[in-house]
Amino acid sequence: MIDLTIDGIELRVPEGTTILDAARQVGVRIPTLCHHDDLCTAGVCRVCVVEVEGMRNLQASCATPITRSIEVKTNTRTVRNARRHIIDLLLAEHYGDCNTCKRNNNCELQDLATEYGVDFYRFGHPTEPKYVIDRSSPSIVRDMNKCVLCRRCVRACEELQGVGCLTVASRSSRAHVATFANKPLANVVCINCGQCINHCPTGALTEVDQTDEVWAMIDDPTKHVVIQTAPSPRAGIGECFDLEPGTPMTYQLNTALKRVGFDAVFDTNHTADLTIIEEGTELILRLYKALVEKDESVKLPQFTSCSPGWVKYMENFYAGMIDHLSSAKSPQQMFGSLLKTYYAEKRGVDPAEMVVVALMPCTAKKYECNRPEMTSSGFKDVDYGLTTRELARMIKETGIDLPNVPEAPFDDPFGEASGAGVIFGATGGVMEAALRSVIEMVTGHQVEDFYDHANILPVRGIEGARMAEIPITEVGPVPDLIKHLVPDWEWLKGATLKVGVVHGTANAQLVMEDIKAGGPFSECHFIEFMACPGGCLGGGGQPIPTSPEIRAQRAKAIYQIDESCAVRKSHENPVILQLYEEFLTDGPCGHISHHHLHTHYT
Ligand code: HC1
Repeated sequence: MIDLTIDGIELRVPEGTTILDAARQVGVRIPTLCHHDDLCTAGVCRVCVVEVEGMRNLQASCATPITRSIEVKTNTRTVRNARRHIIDLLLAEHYGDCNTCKRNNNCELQDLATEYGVDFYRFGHPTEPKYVIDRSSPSIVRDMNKCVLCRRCVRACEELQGVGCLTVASRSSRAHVATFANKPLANVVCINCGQCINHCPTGALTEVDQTDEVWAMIDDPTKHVVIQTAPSPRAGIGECFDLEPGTPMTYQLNTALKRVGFDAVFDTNHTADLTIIEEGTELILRLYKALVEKDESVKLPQFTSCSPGWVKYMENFYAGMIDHLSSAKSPQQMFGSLLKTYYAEKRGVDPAEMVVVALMPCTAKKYECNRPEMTSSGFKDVDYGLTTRELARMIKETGIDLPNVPEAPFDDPFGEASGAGVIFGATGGVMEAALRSVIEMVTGHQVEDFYDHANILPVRGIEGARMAEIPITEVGPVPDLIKHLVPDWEWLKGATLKVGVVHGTANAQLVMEDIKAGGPFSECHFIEFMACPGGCLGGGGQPIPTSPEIRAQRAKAIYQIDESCAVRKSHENPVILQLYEEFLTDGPCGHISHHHLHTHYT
């Protein structure tokens, strides 16, 4: 341990602690720009400089480890002048107008300029853009004119996601963030996850804005415009209205969406429940074929396929293992297909005049709904994917004060969904939801007999890649819904289900290499992969900023919502059971469900 003082405050920290972290421990705020709690140290912007007694130059506090007893001053005239100088220099390169920027009032450069009293452009301000805006991606817009070269996008893409489609090219005044050979983003290995966006401090990276198109649909009286809301936005959207992270907004959001003008509001948690039934059935079929029939063509472990960034990652980097992916579509896409068929018929709406919008925490969902496979209803199943941020802008534009509107239920015929559906939004949630159903349907016991309150804690957590073993101690009467799937069920008795949970595609890369090398993950039967850190609640379309603490708060909200649900298991969701009776009449993984709810990735 090392003793030091920061602005006269005495403290003791472990050797190697950075000055920035030490200052935070005693409540001394040092401004930062290139630093992000999710990412490794870069130390490139120098906004966090401080004076250290005995050192001639100012030191970047984020990049200076404490190795001896020192005296630090964070707020001297020299320090303030240096920071102001740096901010002025950044502004001299930053082309754009705050008023027309998506990050207005949510921009770290703007905040710094305000904090340091910038009231004119000391070193000038660009009057012409230097770079062409890259609008090639279905998910992400790159405007390098607003880039401050902090490299947070580069680090997020490489460290969190293991994709590495961004880099810093050239040197000195020509340095810029570039893609491979400066190709458009759509033509490189980007997986559309948007982690670059929610780690960018400015408006250099933003989501493709589809709010105008959605407004046009809402304003068109010939259109029946419905919206489905994913699990995670309800745990995050409050942040756009100055609420604490993790303030659940489920039912206020329903009211706001109706006031915005949507004709009906549905809960994506329903098709998350449906995904569990379909994906769980597929797993049982794979296990039977591989373990009982010894069919070597069947691929295990089965991988979840609901995260489109993860699916794209597989397609880009592990195409040879694509058959491990579950054929089940994501809940977003299942819902789209059901809405333009089952719901359209029930409601007497022409599906050609129906517009399905999906509120998602994810930029890759914009890409997913444009995939050519996603038209099983005979139309584009989901027309628009809006991020949490876009929807928050629409709500604000309408003048609705989200935190203070009354609550409203979801619309029929999809009413309330299960708690298993909502936990899809947190890492480990899809696996927990699946296990709640598999354990109960196979053993004939209540899941609560094995796990308190049906909370399957072994699959929860924040480690990037984790495994759990779930013993199937007995086989009970299997419900009619899935009984016919295999000739007998006794082979499962005494089996141990090995499962994995992975979030962030950099962790996925480690697990995929482990599987290829025959490591521990290759023994899993089923693995949940989510592209983003923390799962969807940390998605690239969620409110900015993001951090481990913010994601933990959102996860807490999601588990609270789950605990408050009357039904917490997908197979007990009455709407799902009704769907199999009325529409998907040949059962899970039957021909009808295969047509509407499954696909094949390439
Ligand atoms: Fe997700 Fe999903 S949980 S992918 O993480 O399976 O985006 O929230 O909507 O489709 O339900 C995202 C979240 C979301 C789907 C569900």
